[in-house]
Amino acid sequence: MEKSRVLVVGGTGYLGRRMVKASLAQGHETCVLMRPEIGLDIDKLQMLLSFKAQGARLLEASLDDHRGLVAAVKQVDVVVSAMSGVHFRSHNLLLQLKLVEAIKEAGNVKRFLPSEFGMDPARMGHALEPGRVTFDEKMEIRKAIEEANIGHTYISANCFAAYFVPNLCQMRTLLPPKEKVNVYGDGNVKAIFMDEDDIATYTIKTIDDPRALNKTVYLRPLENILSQNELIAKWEKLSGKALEKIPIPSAEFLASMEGTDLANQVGVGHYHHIFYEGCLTNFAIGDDGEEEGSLLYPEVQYTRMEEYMERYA
Ligand code: NDP
Ligand code: GEC
Repeated sequence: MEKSRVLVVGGTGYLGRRMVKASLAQGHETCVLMRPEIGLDIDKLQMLLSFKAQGARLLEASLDDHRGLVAAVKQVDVVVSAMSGVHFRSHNLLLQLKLVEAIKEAGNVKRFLPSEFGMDPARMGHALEPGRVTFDEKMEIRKAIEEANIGHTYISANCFAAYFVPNLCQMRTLLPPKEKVNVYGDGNVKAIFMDEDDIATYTIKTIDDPRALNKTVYLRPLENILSQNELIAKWEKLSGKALEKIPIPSAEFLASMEGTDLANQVGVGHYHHIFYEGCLTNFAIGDDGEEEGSLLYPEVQYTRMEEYMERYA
């Protein structure tokens, strides 16, 4: 079978740059959207040029330029979006409606992967304010995709390791705690942690796979299903130093939202769903025809979290 031609939108972003790399590595003809809005962002431009040097084609269009966008998507079979959805970055998920419009008009795109890559928004109908906006927006994009009858795959990638693992799930820092660590409740609720490069590898694997068409694919590899306590123990072993554990009751953690900025309020809500409620692991995969990435692609040697943490030691 011919390998699909891919367009990555949001290609210079944190996850998007990994999508470009994985698409090239898996032998796809790879295009990256180059937005004229980059202006004087010299780092973004240099990254785009490095993609070109690695074999990608740069397609220039603004998300506000419908005709340009249609022309771009006409050149590919699959569109992968990794638009920003994190509130302390540039959060712009609804701009994907423009992309859906262009894909609809072009009519040639076989598969669209919208920017999801976290908790499954379809399971977050009960999510707390104000963090629920992320899930509501992702559901709005899904609705537009499905109404336009566009082939799709939704990737639920659980926790990006860099945001959750080295900091042992502490908020407002990305570095390992030195002395003390806040533990959510009893610390035994299971979450799922993923190396970001692996997220991209699995994602690109799905794009030509009929088993993933019009489905949600969860990334839930067995050895990366871990509680916060298990993660802490791995780091203590690696660093050779025991940390003081400070249990935080659910209500106290939720109250920590009060009076803080929006990005932190969103984060507290997400962390509460993950670490108190267990929203990443409190359901079985497959009851509604969903798939699991490490079962679909057992050949992928996914990164275990002790190995991921080594670079921080
Ligand atoms: P980034 O914040 O790195 O942004 C990605 C890209 O979005 C940018 O590079 C840019 O594309 C594009 N973008 C941002 N603002 C605009 C704008 N105004 N107009 C057009 N394009 C814009 O994204 P992430 O990689 O952090 O997030 C990707 C996805 O992953 C999101 O859906 C997010 O919710 C999810 N996520 C999940 C996490 C988890 O733990 N599960 C953690 C973090 C994110 P360009 O390259 O064209 O400039
Ligand atoms: C696990 O699923 C998701 C996670 C998701 O579907 C969407 C967004 C996220 C999170 O990744 C990084 C952000 C965002 C929510 O909480 C994270 C965060 C980390 C927010 C505030 C912080 O202080 C923080 O510190 C590391």
